[in-house]
Amino acid sequence: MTLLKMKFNLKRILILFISLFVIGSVAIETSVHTVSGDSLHLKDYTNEITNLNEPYKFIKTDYFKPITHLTFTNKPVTRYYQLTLKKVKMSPDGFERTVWSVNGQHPGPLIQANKGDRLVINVTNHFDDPASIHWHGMFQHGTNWYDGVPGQTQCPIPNDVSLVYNFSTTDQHGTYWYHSHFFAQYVDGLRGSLVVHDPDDPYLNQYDFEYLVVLSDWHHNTTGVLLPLQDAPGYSGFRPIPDSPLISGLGRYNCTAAPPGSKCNSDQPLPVYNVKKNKKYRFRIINSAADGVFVFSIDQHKLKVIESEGIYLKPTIIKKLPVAVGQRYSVIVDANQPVGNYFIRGTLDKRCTPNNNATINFNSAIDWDGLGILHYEGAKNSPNSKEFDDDFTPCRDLDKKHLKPIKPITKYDGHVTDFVNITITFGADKNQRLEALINNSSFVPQLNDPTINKITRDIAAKDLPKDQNSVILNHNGGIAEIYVKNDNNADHPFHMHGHVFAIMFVGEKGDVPDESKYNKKNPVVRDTVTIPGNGFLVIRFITDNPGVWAFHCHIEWHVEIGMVMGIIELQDTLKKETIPEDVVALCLEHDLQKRTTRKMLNAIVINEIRSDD
Ligand SMILES: [Cu+2]
Repeated sequence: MTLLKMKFNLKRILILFISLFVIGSVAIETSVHTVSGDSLHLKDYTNEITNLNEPYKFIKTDYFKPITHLTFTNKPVTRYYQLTLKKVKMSPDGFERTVWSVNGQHPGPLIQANKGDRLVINVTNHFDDPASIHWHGMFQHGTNWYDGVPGQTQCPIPNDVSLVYNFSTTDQHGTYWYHSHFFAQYVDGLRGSLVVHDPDDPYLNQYDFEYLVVLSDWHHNTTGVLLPLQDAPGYSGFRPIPDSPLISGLGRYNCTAAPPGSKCNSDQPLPVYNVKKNKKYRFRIINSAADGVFVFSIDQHKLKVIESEGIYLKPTIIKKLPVAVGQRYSVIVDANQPVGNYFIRGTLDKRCTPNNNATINFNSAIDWDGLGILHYEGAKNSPNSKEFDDDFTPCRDLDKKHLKPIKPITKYDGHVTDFVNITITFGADKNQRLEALINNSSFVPQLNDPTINKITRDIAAKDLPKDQNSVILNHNGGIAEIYVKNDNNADHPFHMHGHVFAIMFVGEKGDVPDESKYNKKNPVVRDTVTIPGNGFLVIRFITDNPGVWAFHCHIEWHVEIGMVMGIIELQDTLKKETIPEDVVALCLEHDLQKRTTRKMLNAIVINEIRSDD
């Protein structure tokens, strides 16, 4: 379908929709949304698009050059970006395959803003599949419909259609990322970095340059091939084993293990980060993998941890940094060693990846030790540096002693208004297909009619379908507490949209939460946390952000079998909001309601084969 025709159809269907549901005023930009109290913190931040004619900037990012800082402005500004989604052939680890690229690269380009700036991002989908982008860690105060989650906050963007995401960074700052939230599409490449700079950053003067490190696991098969294998009746394996770890999109593979006829090159150069002797470098580290704990380290260089997921930390020194899927850290590295080349290690921790003979790609030729080089200017030797010993507990988050906020965050120590109890298990559906269960219910996204649409049509949260795994929170400014019992062996890195949360308690098997042990005075605050296998987690967060917010395991293979909840927060405020018409129109255009989720998956597989032919 041509773009023009698509536009025409959108318009026609939109008129139909207006007559059906009575939509409010027509406006491309989002206005400020009034919420009782001052919970949105929008004061002093930009809420208007200043110049609608501003061209969207199509950029590419060289991940091996330091970030060029944005100039801090007196007043917040609006920054325009173009992200074009297109499948391209690439060889990240030497093995050529189709990659779901952003602006022709993987990982996608860096989106940058300063604190308070507005981001206006035009996403143009030329994947031949539907798509979406979630801005991982951004609160989306007042713009829930730009959170990018098909089935919860929007319908997916059809092929050859653009959607403008438009949100303020309000008072957020730090290291974030973006990725598709449509099926497992991010695992095939749709992921990139997002950084919000802060003029008030207490560490701003403690480093000279800044680097980004985007870590990911990589599969030679697309998820269109892998997911149906995991979905087969009676599947008794674990999550698919990857083929290589990637450091900012680069890895290595032993091509003798590649299938005959594939294009593969074993002599991939290692990724190189250049440094100058006696300069200091901030490394922003993002685990954007489908699965798996990464351990980041640089031989002979210790790491000063200063940020986790937008929270400034009391600085502590570590040798190795474990990063679970979805988590981010900033560390400062002092290039104070003799001029030379040193290994950077982005190791996928094999100890945290279960395997058996039934597991997809169980006999992978993967080299778990992802390598890069820290290259001092003038260094000639080839690296032969020695790896540090472990100084962390494997398969667990970095110890809380390294995660103390720079000032204790005390607002979570108060009257809890809502208690939520959840139990995570695995089971099988009636066709013996593996399911993840939260309180005995496996989540299924309603791609054609997302929850936010239902709420704004005045459907009460309590009347949502059971498989939406809804958590209903109605106390404006209240404190919600979620108590999780993990009734299975696997560790699950859980991520919450629209919020950070305070970690009251993390318990191993048998270590039942006890309120007297809760960390109320100086809790770790972040947006992604690992729940130990057969263990426990208790978190608290402030219910001040009207919206439908996913709370889910970030292991993509678990998401796809239903390990997702929907937090329905302040529905009375949310239902009065007007979803922008271009967001609503996505639902009408694609008409996904005629297909079930599983069939939808098949459609993607077919599509993929067609485009690869
Ligand atoms: Cu999980």
